[in-house]
Amino acid sequence: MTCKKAILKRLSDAIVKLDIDSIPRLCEEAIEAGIPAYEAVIGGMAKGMEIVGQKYEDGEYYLAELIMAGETMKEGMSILGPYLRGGDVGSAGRCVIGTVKGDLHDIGKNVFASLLKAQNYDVIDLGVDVAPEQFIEAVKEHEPDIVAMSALLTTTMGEMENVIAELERHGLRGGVKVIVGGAPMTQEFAKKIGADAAAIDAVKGVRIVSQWS
Ligand code: B1M
Repeated sequence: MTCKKAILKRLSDAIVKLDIDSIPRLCEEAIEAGIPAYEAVIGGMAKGMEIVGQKYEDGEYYLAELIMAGETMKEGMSILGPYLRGGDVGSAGRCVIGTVKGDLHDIGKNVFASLLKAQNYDVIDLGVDVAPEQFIEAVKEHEPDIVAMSALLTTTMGEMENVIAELERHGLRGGVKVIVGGAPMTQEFAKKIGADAAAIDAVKGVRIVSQWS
């Protein structure tokens, strides 16, 4: 196994083992080995999260392990996050982002937001469990180019449609591009609810948004 593959595997394993003590050192090792931060996040820690999700589905892990896995990944993000940032060369555009109402998953949303910041976007992060009216208020206040919504639960995806309907009702839809993201997203779903794009992967999402500028 190459050094890079081995480090990514160790990052993934640390997430699966919920090893919050080792993750900062492993993240630093990845940076020192010249692995781009986004690869350490997506090809390393996020792979571990997929395994954690599978173990949860199989009844091997419970909610406590999901929570601990989330905390472990956040610990890793605190090391890798600064390496995802870009230089100060002016804003490529403004984006209002949030995880939709009823949904508390924010790790993927934070990865997407960090990658956007790395592309010099001005990002206004509304956090998790964001109601349609909060999106509307933020769009009125910050006049973004992009509204980005994240959902990890099939039961909360429908909230995205509510946000788009509210943007239309307030006459704001024409002024923004809308991207929806998260593991359960599909292009068909995006089309059906009137979004401009869907992304199941943060890197692809940022690529789509960059083409809009
Ligand atoms: Co939850 N959870 N969870 N969970 N959780 C999932 C999503 C699940 C798939 C696990 C499983 O059963 N296999 C399942 C959803 C099933 C479904 O709806 N089909 C699930 C469930 C059921 C639940 C609860 C209902 C459990 C319960 O209470 N019984 C509960 C719901 C709480 C709520 O939201 N109301 C719950 C709670 C939690 C925790 C709070 C404990 C914790 C979240 C901690 C946190 O986010 N701060 C948690 C975790 C950690 C997970 C898993 C294990 C990992 C998610 C994660 O952070 N992955 C997850 C299993 C899995 O994903 N396989 C699971 C790493 C992250 C980098 O990936 O978030 O997918 P992800 O983001 C990706 C892409 O999706 C994309 O880019 C990222 C990187 O490429 N992306 C975007 C995300 N947002 C984007 C936005 C974009 C573009 C791309 O543009 C706007």
